Amino acid sequence: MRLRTLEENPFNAETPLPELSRTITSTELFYVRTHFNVPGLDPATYRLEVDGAVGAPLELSLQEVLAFPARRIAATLECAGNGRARLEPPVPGVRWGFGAVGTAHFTGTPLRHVLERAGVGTAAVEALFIGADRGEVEPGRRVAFERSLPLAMALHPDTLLAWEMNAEPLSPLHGFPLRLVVPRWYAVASVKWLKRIRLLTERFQGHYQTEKYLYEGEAETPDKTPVTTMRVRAVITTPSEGSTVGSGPHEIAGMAWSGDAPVHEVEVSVDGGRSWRDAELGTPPSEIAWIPWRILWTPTSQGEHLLMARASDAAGHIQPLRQAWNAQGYGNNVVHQVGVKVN
Ligand SMILES: Nc1nc2c(c(=O)[nH]1)N[C@H]1C(S)=C(S)[C@@H](COP(=O)(O)O)O[C@H]1N2
Ligand SMILES: [Mo]
Repeated sequence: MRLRTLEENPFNAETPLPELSRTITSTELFYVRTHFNVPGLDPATYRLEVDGAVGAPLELSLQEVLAFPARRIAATLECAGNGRARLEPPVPGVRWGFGAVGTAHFTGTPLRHVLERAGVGTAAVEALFIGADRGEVEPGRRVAFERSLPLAMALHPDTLLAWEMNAEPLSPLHGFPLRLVVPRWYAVASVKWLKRIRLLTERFQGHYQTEKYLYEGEAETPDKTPVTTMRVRAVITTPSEGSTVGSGPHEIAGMAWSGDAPVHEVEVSVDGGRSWRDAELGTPPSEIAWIPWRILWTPTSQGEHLLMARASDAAGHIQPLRQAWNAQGYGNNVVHQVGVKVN
């Protein structure tokens, strides 16, 4: 199978759900989200700049970055727009199904090491990450892709400056030569093609922070709440939507994750939500990655069946049965439904 292309230019493509049945997603099948054209960076002349509220600014070659202590983590990245195509009424933006998610091994150095080398100024409150890609967000207004993190998140030991994905140098689409990986947060925080890190003494007010990636008009969410952690969600990777199956037993299986706390339970319904049974949870590839789940199902009747999976996390969050609409279409973690026919 291949990625399902949603937009050619800039390139946006999602993973077909059956391909998410392995705990580690291959790089070729890992969804791609880009806002602008992919910048071609030359590793020989590449420099990472670290400046702003630091003791002494740094300019590091790729070799110098790779000399920092390395750590490998399996992390789940999910686009905040995952599930947007299911929103009613529809909203503008890339029409992601449920395949804008994946889990890869990332190798890099905890960002903290680099920030500590530069010296974190006492006045610093945020770290800003500037990508090498840029473009127009409205006529005449060109911006770089740039996002900030609160200083505590930037210094978190799991926040990685990554140069490898699945044991190979980052591919051009996934941020070569260097990207940020911020586990638990929607992947908009994981800035690719990272060129510059600037420590700020005030909160960043850029386009992708104050105009996009906000929950607007969502019931029970304060208006303009920034998009941060991934909401709890399960996807059904098998069987596929619209498939025809025999009398069984069949495995219903998938992945579940939450940015707020470990997944605590996945319940499955085979009768359109009237009754629920607990799925068996497997072994996640790490504490900051999704967890596989499965359940056996023996259909008791022929015809159409609506399968559903609903995850909840240890912080008490549970997926909604009805979508939480918001104007930019972020964080739609509505319960995944798969219709199958039994014959
Ligand atoms: N420089 C840069 N970084 C970026 C983006 C981008 O367009 N430019 N997109 C972000 C968004 S919204 C997502 S979901 C992830 C996607 O990462 P991936 O393409 O490796 O899956 O990258 C993030 N980092
Ligand atoms: Mo995203």
